[in-house]
Amino acid sequence: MKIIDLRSDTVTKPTEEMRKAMYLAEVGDDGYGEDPTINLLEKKAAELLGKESALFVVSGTMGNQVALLSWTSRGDEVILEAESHMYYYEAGGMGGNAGVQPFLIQGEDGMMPIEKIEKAIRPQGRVFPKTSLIVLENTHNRAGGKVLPLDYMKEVYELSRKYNIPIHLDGARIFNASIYLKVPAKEIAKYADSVMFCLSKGLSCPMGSLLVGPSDFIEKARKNRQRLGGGLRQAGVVAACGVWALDNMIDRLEEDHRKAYNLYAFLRTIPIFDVKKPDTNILKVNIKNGYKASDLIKKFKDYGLLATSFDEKTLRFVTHKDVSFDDIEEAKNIIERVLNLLHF
Ligand code: TLP
Repeated sequence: MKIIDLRSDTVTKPTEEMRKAMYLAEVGDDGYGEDPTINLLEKKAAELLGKESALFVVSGTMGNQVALLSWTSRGDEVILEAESHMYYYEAGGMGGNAGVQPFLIQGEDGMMPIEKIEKAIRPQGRVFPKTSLIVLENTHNRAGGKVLPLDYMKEVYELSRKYNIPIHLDGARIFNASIYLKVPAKEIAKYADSVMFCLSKGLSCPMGSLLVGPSDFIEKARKNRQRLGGGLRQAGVVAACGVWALDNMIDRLEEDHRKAYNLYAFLRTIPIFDVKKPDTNILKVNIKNGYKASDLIKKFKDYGLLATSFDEKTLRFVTHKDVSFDDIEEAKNIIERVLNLLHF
């Protein structure tokens, strides 16, 4: 049975050309700064995002955690959106690794209200934690791949300058945001002090993320990566895939957005679903009747369609390179078949 995998863009596999680039990669020991391909990838990443320096890390989670460790001290407080990846899906790393506490603000489409951010910033004084970081996420995963608009990012940035607090951007899918906004990624990144972006999502690399920011911050981050056991050796083998992806795989993300919109146009006609119009490649589908997401996911799987959920009332479908427009048509057929079986 053919499987249509809409669980995540993390399931994408490298193309033949990417595999060839990996095979041919020049490598060296990154512990000595001698892997030319990693050095090239870090240089390219910094340039693309308009920052001084970059650090290759094994995953998006590691990039976020290293950023946290590099901007904060134990006992500090970090302002972030209540459903942000860093809070929701990083196995408690904020407390466990950095020893910081979150100040959570519920956002709308991933955007924390500016006045609530300002109110959350702690005054100075013996009894208060220090607010040492604001975290944004663009695109915002649990908001359904929503793009934070540039004027919103600018407002948060201006507020952060007023209080002298750095901003870390979880830009796991920053290139999806840049395609949607029709601006280079550096136009988004300029409203953050550090940015993490992933090679292993829509860009289809087997692993790897980049943390970019000022040189002194990246120097600290390199040490913190070491502390987490993320020091690399001849990882130019995987960095080569990243170099290829940054040169060749960004523009094609627009196609993933069209696939998501195509599926959205179908799902919105189904009465039991309430679907958020996607900006990018993630669909957030609320189930209006009593059906549980886990039951629907099980039924879809019987017919070869894989999906995930945000919770028991909300399905998630993610489009990517390895599902074609034909696969999207087939996914629609499967959804229709399952719902007919369940008498909708
Ligand atoms: N997201 C994964 C899961 O962890 C949920 C996915 O399938 O979407 N930031 C954001 C916004 C992310 O969506 C992810 C991965 C990460 C960070 C972490 O990246 P990895 O998986 O490389 O650690």
